[in-house]
Amino acid sequence: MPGEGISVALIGTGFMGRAHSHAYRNVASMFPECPRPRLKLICGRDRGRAEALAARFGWEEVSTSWEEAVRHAGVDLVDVSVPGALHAPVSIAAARAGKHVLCEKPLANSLEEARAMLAAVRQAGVRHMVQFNYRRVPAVALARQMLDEGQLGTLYHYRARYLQEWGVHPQVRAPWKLDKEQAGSGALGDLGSHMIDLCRYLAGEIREVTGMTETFVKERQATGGSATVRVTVDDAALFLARLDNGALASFETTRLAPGRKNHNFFEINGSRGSLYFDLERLNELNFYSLDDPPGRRGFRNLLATAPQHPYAASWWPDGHLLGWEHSHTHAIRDFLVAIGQGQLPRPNFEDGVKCQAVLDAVARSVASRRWEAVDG
Ligand code: SOE
Repeated sequence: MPGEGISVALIGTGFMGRAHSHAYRNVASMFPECPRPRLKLICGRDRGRAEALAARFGWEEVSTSWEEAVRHAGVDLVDVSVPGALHAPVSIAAARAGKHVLCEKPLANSLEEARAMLAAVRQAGVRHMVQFNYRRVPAVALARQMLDEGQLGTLYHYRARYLQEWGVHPQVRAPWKLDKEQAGSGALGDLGSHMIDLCRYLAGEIREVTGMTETFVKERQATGGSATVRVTVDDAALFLARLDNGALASFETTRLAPGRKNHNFFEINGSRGSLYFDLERLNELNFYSLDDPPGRRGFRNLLATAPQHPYAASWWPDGHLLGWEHSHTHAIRDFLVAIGQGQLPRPNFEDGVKCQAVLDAVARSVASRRWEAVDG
C-alpha cells in the first residue's frame, strides 16, 4: 500500500549498488502509486565504501555481513546486487528468512543454482524478481505493446547484438567479471542474458541453439595495480536459435567492439513490418509498416516520451528525454507495486531459470559443437 513502506536491505556497493540506491531513493517521489521504500540497510565487504554510499543515498544502517543483513528483523526485501557466485547463497538465505528477493542478472552462475533459488522462493512464499532492467525502457515496453497489437504479424526473425568496448582497454574495472568462479561466464552471461531475456519478452521462447565463444585476451591487468589476472571466461559469444513459434534468431555479444559503448540492439521482422531498437538511442523505437501505402513506406522513428508511452507520463513533458537509470527505477517501481498488491511480477525467478537454461544450452553447444535443446 502506498504510504506503508517496504524496508530494503541492499547487498552490494558496486555499480549496481549505486544504480539501485538511486532508484530506491527516487522511485516513490516520481511514482506516487508505489509503496515508499525505506532505505534500511546497505551491506558490503568494505565498510568504508558501504558507509560512503549510506551517506550519499540515505541508507540508515551499514553492515559488512550479508548473513546478518538478510536476517535483519526490520527488513522486508533483500536486493542482491553482488557478483554472481553470491546470488544463490544470498537469495536462498533471504527467502528462508521470509524476505522478498530482487536479484541482479543473470539469476545464477549455473542452471542448477537457478533452480534451487526458484525452489527456495516458492517454498518461502515470498515475491521475487530478476533485474532485467531493459524490459523497462519505455521504447522496449512500447515494442511489446505493438507486438501484442499484432502490428508485426507473424514473426520471422529476431536479431540481437549486445556489444561493448571496455574489454579492449588494458585495465579492467571489475576483475571479478573475468573469473568463472565468480561470474559464471563472461560476455555470454553478463550481456547475453539481457539479449535472451529481451527475446523471450518480445518474440518468444527459445527452443534450441548452436553457439561459439572465444577468449581473445587470456591475461589482463586488474584496476589500479600491476597484478595480472588470468581470464577464465569468454570475451565474446555468438549463437543461433530457433524459437518455439518457428522464428529464427541470431545473437552476438562481445566486450571487444571499439566504438560500441553499450550497444544493446534488437531487430524484429514479421509479415507486416519490422521494429528495431538501440540502447545508445534508448528513447527511440523504429517501426516499418507494410500497412503504409506503397511509395510512402520507410522506417519511422517513434520518440517514446509521450504520456501515452509506458512509464513516460510520470516523468517530464513529451520530448524531455529519459536515461539508462530510469530503466532501473521502473523495474524497482514494478517490483514494489507488485509486493504492495500481493502479486508476482515478471521477470521473476521462473524467467531467470528459463534464461539460465538458454545460457546452459549455449555452453553445452560450445563444448559439443552441435545444436543443443534448451532444457525445459
Ligand atoms: C557490463 O559492462 C554491464 O554493466 C552489465 O553487467 C549490465 O548488466 C549492463 O546493463 C551494462 O553493462
